[in-house]
Amino acid sequence: MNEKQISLGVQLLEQEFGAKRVRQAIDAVQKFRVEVPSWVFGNFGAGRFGDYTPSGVARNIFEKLQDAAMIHQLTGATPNVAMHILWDFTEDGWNPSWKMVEKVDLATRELGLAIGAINPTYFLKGSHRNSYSADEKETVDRYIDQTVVSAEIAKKYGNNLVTLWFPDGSSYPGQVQLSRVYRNMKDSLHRTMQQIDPKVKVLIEYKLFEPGTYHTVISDWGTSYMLTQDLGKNAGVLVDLGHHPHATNIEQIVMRLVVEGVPAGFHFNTRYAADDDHSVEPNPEMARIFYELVLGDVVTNSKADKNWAYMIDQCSGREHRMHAILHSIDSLQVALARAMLVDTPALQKLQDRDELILANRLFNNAMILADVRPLVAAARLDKNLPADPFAAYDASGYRQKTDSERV
Ligand code: AFD
Ligand code: MN
Ligand code: MN
Repeated sequence: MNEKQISLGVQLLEQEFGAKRVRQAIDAVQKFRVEVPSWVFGNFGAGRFGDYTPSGVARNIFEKLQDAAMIHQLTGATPNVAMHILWDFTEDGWNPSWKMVEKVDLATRELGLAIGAINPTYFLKGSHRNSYSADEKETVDRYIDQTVVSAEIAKKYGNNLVTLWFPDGSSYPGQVQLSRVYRNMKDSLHRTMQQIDPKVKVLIEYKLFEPGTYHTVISDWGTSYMLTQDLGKNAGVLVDLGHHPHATNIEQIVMRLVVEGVPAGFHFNTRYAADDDHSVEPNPEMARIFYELVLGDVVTNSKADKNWAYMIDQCSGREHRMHAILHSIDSLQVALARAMLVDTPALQKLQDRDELILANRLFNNAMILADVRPLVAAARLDKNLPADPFAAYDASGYRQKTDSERV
């Protein structure tokens, strides 16, 4: 899309949706920030394909940070990098290391970035009989300590945000006592929160299945929410798009958490089958999720603490890492722009008149049918960012450089 096409496209949107709404959408796209996870740049392997990985994959945390800096340079949208404590801040793979934290923090700041959400790592060696819900005291203690350290890192070096995902569950009925592991989880969370500064927000992620195939201890948003109830005001719920049963109305979950004012965050990705962790696509579901976030004013609120925490949570196997993350950021901006274009007062009138189909059509004009690519491109140009981050990436020579260096 050249500059002429961009400005023509914006004019068409202005004619249809009004100049004011288009301006607000551009502002929102410019303000939107999302964290990238350090691990997205690394090697997850494609398992059965002979461990195939595309060229240029970052080999360590410092190369991951360089990639993150490049992405931020191209998009202006990703100043924070989320970290996994026992992937990014460890020397022996078992204990967190403050020396590593300092090194990584320094490298992050030197690249013009900052450390974002801290993720404790509950799924490494020693977790085959669960982590927080384990019966073994040493396992539980070890993981609680790791979480408390995560909160200290988040406070000192990060953005006061810790996000918890537990692999706890079981694969066979009878394998564990459901009530006992749930009580263990409750108790461990309680012990953790007593040791964490209430300034640090702790979001609990839920997931329907995997690795457990029969049950997961925290399987849905209701469980996450219930568990937060006696943990303090700094505990909340983390929604990950890949963690629900099929056909779940995820925007409705988002709406409930927004209306109830629950501290919350979102892990963006796309899924088709299970927890696919694919790049975000600009699909209608994503636009509908953003519509609820926009209505609730939790996405580009000028009071930063009113906004939800946003992170891309994807793991690439065969995908080119930089393309995969650029694709997600672009898709999120498209989804946000669509949500911003909805004429909510006009929609309300149709709802009042009980015009089901007309309401649906008005909604979808913005949410599905509008071509917002020129709007998103204009938002970038306006901020002296490349209109097309993919083209800018190709032209930068970064790919050739990393392809040849990282072998
Ligand atoms: C796992 C989970 C979850 C979590 C991520 C980082 O599925 O999405 O956010 O690890 O801990 O893959
Ligand atoms: Mn996640
Ligand atoms: Mn996941």
